[in-house]
Amino acid sequence: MKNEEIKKIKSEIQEVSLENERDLQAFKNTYLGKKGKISILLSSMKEFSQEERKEFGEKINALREEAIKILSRAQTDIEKRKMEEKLKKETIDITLPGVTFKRGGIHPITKIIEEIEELFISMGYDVVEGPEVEEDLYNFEKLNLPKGHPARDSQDSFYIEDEKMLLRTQTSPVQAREMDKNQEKTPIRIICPGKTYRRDDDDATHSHQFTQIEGLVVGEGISVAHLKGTLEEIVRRLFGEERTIRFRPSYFPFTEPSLEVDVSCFKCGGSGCSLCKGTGYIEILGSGIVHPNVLRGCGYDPEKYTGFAFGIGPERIAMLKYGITDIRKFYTNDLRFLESFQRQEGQNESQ
Ligand code: 2NL
Repeated sequence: MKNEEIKKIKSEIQEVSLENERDLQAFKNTYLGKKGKISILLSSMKEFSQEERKEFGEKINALREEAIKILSRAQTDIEKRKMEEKLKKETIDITLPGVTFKRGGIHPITKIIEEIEELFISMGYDVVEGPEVEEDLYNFEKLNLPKGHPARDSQDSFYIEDEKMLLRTQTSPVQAREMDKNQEKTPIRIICPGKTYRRDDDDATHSHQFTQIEGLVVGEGISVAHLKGTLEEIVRRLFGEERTIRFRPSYFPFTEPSLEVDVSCFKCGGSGCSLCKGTGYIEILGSGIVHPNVLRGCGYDPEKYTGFAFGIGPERIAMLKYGITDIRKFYTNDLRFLESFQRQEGQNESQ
């Protein structure tokens, strides 16, 4: 009787078709679960005699093993099939266009600054940086701008808390600090690029934040001849070998004499056009011979040492070079504007 039941269950489990998770669960419940057919068969052995127990025990156990084997084989098959279906569905179409992403680039002003830095480095200059929040002492006092001078009118500066600290209005304080540190020990040949701040209302030609590159050479016997030769070289490398420069007398409190430098127009070559407003020349930078008061204030004997200095406005150079008429374009982060410089440099290819 038991033999028949075992046989029956055996043929049942061999014929059952297991196609999915639900079939597996049902199989488990029907045969192997606590109330499953094989479990009931096993528990009914209590009523058997010793010999019967031995005979049927082995057979039932073998049946149980067989059921477990069928179950695990089916489980493996189902998982394999599932994975194959998934892989079929997820094949990659390599002919689809790739995902493009936007690449950042160097800001046009940074590019101009780096270009000018390279030129001066090649002439033996050091690039020096300093604080943007500056002491009145270095921003004004040591640069021959005593209290009450119109150029330090609080209208023009961002003072911080009291009148001792301010956002630097020029990068000259970096140079004053350098002279202070050096104290006549070695000749100085530096350029100081960086951000500067003035309390201006922003318009097409004014920005409350802008950049500057100032240069300073101090040593024995430095003259206007050195100033002229240096600036001529720089201007030619920036705007072309055919350029000539022209000096006009000017005024800066930290230099005497002070000289405004013009470059022959790089659009018309000097014959007169809309860019140079018919004059053939374009104003490019300010310069001069370091005022004795500045040298003295920074620890140099003006009887022994002389120097020249200059200040360049990278925004102005960029505007002239690229034909930009509104300085605010550099600071309002319109990507269409900024990206146009990347394309010029061929850096905008998508990946
Ligand atoms: C301009 C004019 C200038 C200087 C900056 C300077 C610095 C020291 C001593 C003397 Cl430490 N001078 N700087 C000199 C002449 C002109 O800038 O138009 N900048 C855009």
